[in-house]
Amino acid sequence: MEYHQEEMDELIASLPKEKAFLAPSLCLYQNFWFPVTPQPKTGTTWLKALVFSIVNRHRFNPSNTPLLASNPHELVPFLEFTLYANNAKPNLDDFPKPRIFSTHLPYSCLPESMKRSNCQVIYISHNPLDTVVSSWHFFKSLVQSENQPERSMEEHFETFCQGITGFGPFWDHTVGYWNESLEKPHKVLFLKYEDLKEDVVAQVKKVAEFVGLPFSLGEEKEGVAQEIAETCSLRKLKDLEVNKTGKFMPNFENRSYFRKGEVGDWVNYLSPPMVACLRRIMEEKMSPFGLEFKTC
Ligand code: PAP
Repeated sequence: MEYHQEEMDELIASLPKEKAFLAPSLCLYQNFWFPVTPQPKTGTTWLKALVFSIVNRHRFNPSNTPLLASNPHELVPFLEFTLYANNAKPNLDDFPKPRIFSTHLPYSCLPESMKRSNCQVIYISHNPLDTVVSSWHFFKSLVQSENQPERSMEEHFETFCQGITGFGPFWDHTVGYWNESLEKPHKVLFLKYEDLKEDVVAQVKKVAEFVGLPFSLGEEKEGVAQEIAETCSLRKLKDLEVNKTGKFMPNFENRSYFRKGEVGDWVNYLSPPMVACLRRIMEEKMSPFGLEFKTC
């Protein structure tokens, strides 16, 4: 389909808007709030590092992996923030096969071609209590680097609970992919950050199976999955020069993508009424679909 900039501008101008943490604003489109920054904070950076390493394990090993010199977001580019942001027709042939791209778009907003093609989707979810804390820290580091006023956790929490957050409502986004993964398990693999924290090697093997590249007996013996898990660990990635000082997009310090990485960190930031409020939302919006999260 051909898009004309004027029509796009008109469409965007007509959409309902809410002031976002970082200007200019969020736009409501097809019932989701679209932001200007990558934001779900569910473990995308980790997933990118793992999938890149799994798929390219015959080309790279821990001593020559491009992860040593590039942030995972550079190796697995975002469709909306990088690839198509300034180019309506990027040349996908520039990317070696198998091609790995990422998106924060809700499932319902993915192009039909993606849904109908053989392209596979790996989704990572995260319990909302830790997600709201993680996104608050992320924005704090962004506003600090832009010299903008900070927003309190209370303010951030309130808009999160209203569903007004990048690609939110958070629960609709998550349930959208969850339902697809149940209906089409060969198309959509649904992962939970908490499960990766519990046993990352098991999840690495699951991803390899899903993409049709299971670990061979030889690889099992050599501990390749363990090696990948170690290369992509928070400790390792956080310590690399590129992730301490680099920027993957203007104003996006790579280091803001690597913080604590702990399940249950919310106990240090959310008051009991906040926790009760978010648990109520989880029960109303996620539990009816069989979607539950470990929160500690
Ligand atoms: P994004 O949606 O903006 O891309 P995303 O990578 O999804 O961010 O989330 C960042 C979270 O993943 C951070 O969690 P925290 O704020 O609770 O600490 C970050 O620390 C964590 N993270 C990043 N890399 C890793 C990793 N290799 N292992 C475990 N957690 C990680």
